[in-house]
Amino acid sequence: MGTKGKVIKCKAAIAWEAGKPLCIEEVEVAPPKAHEVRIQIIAVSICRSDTYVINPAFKEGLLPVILGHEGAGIVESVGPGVTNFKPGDKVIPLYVPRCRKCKFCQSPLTNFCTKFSEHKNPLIEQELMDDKTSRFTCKGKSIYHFLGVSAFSQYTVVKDINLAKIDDDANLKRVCLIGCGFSTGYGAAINDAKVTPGSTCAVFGLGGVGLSAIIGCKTAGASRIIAIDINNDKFAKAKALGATDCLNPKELNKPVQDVIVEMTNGGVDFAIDCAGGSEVMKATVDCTTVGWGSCTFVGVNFNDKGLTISPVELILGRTLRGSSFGGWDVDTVPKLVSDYKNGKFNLEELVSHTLPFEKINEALDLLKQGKSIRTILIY
Ligand code: PAD
Ligand code: ZN
Repeated sequence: MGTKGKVIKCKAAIAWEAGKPLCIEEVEVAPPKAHEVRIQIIAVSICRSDTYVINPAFKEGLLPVILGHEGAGIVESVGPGVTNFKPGDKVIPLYVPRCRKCKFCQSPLTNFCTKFSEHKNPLIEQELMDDKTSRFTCKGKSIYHFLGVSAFSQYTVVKDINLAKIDDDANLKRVCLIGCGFSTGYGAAINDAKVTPGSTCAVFGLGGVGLSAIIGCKTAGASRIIAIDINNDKFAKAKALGATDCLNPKELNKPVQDVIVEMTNGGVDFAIDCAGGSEVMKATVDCTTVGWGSCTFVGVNFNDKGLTISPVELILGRTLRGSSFGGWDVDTVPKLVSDYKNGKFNLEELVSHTLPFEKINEALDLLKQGKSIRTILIY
């Protein structure tokens, strides 16, 4: 009875070619092998990082691929050796693995794991399972996994070290956002920047990630949160979530960092870049105060040369750090889900649209055009 041990045929969105819409296809999803889990994805949303891989300017993309790394679902079956999960468990697949053996997993200083470091470019990590094969086939072709998650398929197979078990009563149509966007921004503020009560903050880029960083700054007790975006339509949500000031660099007659320095009597305590690109990176550094200014980089602009920095900008006491998935991992994500249920933060403001999964290309367009924050796609 049931599907255990059998190939499942289901719908998935396949990226066959860069620069082309995703194609909704019937895919075959093989049963999970050792230490793998097959999941039915119930809801998924789209993060800016999904769009990079199918951008024709991104030369390293591995195609065809099933993208999606912000999903939540239910365990359908488990492979040999899986002890922590059983069919029916609610789960969030994470692109951040936790092997528990490497020097990073054994350190409290990072959520990084050596299982996430086979390639130089994180966007092509975990493209196959450990036996170097894929569990997805479509029209006789093997399809790459994406970041070990591939949530743009109704069923997906992930390693047990990439899976967080969450509360049975979790609302999957909301907590899918904990799979990337929310956790990334919120954690960048509270885990990585370690925003302090009464501090001043600047957040660049007000997408799902940046707005979540604002939630983090607010939760940490920041007294002033300056929100920066080149799209004025993002400001209403930023204010609703706790931003005290909103700036559009395109509407200023001097660099935004100069305006922030003037507004804050010498610069903010914490700045978080959730947009990416050398210009924003530079503004992130320059808008912080000398002495103790803390700069946290989250945004990625894959086609950009990044930041050039002189020691003078650092020796007066600024610190720079990067942040990946907000410092969370499979062990800490379940607590985030409980915190959401207990009203510690609200995910509602991040959901701008809800669409059936078949409308995934519409959802991608909304994100690219800056018209959405997060679109929840329901299978
Ligand atoms: P998004 O496209 O929804 O939001 C980006 C926002 O930045 C938009 O509102 C833009 O208008 C705004 N923006 C663009 N250029 C500028 C500029 N020059 N100045 C100010 N604002 C600007 O993306 P998102 O929220 O899904 O993701 C944000 C970034 O974070 C993106 O680069 C993504 O790849 C990265 C990311 N990083 C991690 C990580 O772990 N480090 C995880 C997830 C996403
Ligand atoms: Zn993401």
